Amino acid sequence: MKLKSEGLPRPEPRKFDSSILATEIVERLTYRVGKDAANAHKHDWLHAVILVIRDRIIDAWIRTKQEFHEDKGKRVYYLSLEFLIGRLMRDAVSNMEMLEQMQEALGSLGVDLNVVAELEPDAALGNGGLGRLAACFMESMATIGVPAYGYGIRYINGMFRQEISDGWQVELPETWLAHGNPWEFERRECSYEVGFAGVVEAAEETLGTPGKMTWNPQERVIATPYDTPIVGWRGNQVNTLRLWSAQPIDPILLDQFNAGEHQGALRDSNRASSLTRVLYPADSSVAGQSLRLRQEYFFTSASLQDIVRRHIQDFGDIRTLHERASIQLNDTHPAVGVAELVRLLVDVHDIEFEEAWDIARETFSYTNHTLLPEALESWSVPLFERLLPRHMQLVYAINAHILKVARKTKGFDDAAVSAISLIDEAGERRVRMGNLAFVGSHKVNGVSALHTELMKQTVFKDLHKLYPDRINNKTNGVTFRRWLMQCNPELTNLIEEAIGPAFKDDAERLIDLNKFADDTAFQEKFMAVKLEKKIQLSNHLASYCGAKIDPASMFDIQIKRIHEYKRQLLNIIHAVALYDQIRTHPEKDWAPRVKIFGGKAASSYHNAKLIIKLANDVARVINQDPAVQGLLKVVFVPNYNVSQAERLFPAADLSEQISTAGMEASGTGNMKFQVNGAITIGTLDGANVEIKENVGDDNIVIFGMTADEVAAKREGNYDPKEIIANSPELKQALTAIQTGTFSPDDTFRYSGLIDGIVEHDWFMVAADFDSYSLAQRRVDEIWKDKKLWAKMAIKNTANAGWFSSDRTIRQYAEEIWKVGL
Ligand code: T68
Repeated sequence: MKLKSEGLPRPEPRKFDSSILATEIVERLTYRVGKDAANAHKHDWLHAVILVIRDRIIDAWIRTKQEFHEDKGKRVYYLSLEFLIGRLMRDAVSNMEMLEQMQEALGSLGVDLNVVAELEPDAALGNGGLGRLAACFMESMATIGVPAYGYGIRYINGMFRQEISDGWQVELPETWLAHGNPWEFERRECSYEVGFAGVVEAAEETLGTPGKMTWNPQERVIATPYDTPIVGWRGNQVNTLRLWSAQPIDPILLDQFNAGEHQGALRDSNRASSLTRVLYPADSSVAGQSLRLRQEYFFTSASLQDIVRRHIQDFGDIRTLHERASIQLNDTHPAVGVAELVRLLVDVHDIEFEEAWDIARETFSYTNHTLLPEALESWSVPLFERLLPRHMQLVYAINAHILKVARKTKGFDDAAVSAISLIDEAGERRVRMGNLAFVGSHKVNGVSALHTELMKQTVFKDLHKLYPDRINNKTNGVTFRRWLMQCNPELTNLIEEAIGPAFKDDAERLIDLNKFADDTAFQEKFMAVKLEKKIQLSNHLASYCGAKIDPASMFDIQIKRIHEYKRQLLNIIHAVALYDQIRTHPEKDWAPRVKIFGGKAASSYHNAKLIIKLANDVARVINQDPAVQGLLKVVFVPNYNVSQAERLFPAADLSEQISTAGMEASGTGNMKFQVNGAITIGTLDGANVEIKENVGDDNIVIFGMTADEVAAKREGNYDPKEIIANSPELKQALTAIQTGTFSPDDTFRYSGLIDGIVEHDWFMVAADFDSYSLAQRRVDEIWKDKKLWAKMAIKNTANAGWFSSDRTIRQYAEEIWKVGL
């Protein structure tokens, strides 16, 4: 495939020498920030730097928009309720290839770029992997030249800030917009009305359902977009991330206000602004509140109205939408868009239902990110109907259409028909958003090979039977600009010294590093860079959270959302077991380790919060015990976010990817560790399976049951008590936790948590413990063989190229979106 950006002569990004940049910075500081250099604060300098780089980006942004317009090619629209973009300044400066000059320019003004960069708020408009994937995809789409727009919500309060108080997670609001956001541009002229509730009437010319209808919403809000430019590598293309904000139609009802009803006068205004106020902090579980459905419909409707308007403006005929637009649904959160597009086509553009349905299906595709039953979205029929009465009618019409097809298909009995129905009839009737997204899309993808197979066998088994060509795999990837080049310039330079710069444009060139894996001199340099990154992290953690860690120890890191299926508990239990072993056998040659944890728990997830407290309780006891000094430490890094991640991945020796097999759809942290030269200890779950294939069996430490074994064990009569009785190490650790060794102030704090393992062990912590512990011993052995460790680490970096999100995006572009062909 040839994307339009490839092979075409493009203007070289303009290079500016640092003295010109310095002049520009001072000019922006004076006239845009209103400060002179002598009185400028660090945040004023940051603002001035952003304005300088932003102006460069705007040139390329306008050029990109003109190209899209002239090109009249197909466009990609990525709809996502989350974009976890983090800080943008370094990304922008680096992708514009101006990092060195900018550093020099600021240096000449007596300012350190690294210091001011720390003041930029971290835009945390997402929970975890799903949101971060959307951010990596935006950058890769701009890099490889996909004409794309991201659509989402401009949350006032993104992900909460996590503080750890007495070991417990405390959630505080994060106000990333408090001091303005220089990266965004309000586009009032592209505002749309979005309605809720109300009544549906047959339109005059309607011949019968599913014909044209008139929906008179009871409530209306205005969606106003804010655009953020997303720069691709080398600044060649700048795409748009368009985030919607909700405004009331009447900010204040003046007659009510004047009559003294102050609260009532602001009711509409408050109702509208609450729509885009907060990000739901639930990861891998559903938030069943109506505000969530309102958020989903709000941003989806505004985005679709925008897409339809642009299409008509550029191409005239709405009937060709699917030829010119590809809309990717990032999980089911925007799945109501299937009904919304049919509504716009039928009710607003006078298209017959059947044709509208074909256009919608050819336009949409859907990415599934989880098989966990508690994360599969469904809405109660009464709630859905009250909020979106017209969409409810259309869901029924679509359902009738699908069920008719199924009934005619051989092998579809009543059970299979009810499994594919858009309405779940067991108990309270509910709209199944996964089924709606599936039937409303021409392609449905999973995010790793294993996950995609499991989709076919489990949640979408019957839909897969009906539409066998629809499910396909697109293994996730991460952008190497942020996750290697920006966060680890030291390693980037070393790689460039060894194999030249080609890997910066084509991550697969990293394979050229393989030939250095056995080279002693290179191994030493590679491990010297690792040590440097560990020293940097140690210094940071000392000031950030008071942790004192020895950079010579093995940095064993597990950073991700806290969830029982991700099994932070398995890791903590291993720490407790290791603690016991070291105390019992101090004479042994232990590999010194620091176990580092980071991650947030959903506010309402009791066990996840308890796991955070346990990690902190265990850390307190172990870190104070002189018997293990220098051999074992446990650190919980508060408020894990994109910016902390950028420090942690480069400093890791060991990457913990230990989810219960079959439960982690893919993982993307695993890839960020790998490219930075960490060795993975992991289960055969998600993309770990493909990491193993890429690095080879000798360069990864795999343990535990496979997904099939887990399923079989759950089916059979698994008795965790028996396992525990036969594992002295596990038994000791569980007993210590259960009897209050780490919680003398509240002996029974963890009895519920441990009972869960002893009684049913859904997440197979006990079942996998011995295998994990053995694998950790093997890690210790490898650690002691410095040459072997270095070789394995180099092989991990060398074979990470396939996990670039550029590869993933090329596959979406070729196999799903059909753009640039
Ligand atoms: C993650 N999912 C998967 N969900 O867990 C991970 N869910 O394996 C995968 O690598 C990643 O997606 C990218 O594909 C999530 O992050 C959520 O954040 C989420 C948010 C709201 C509701 C449900």
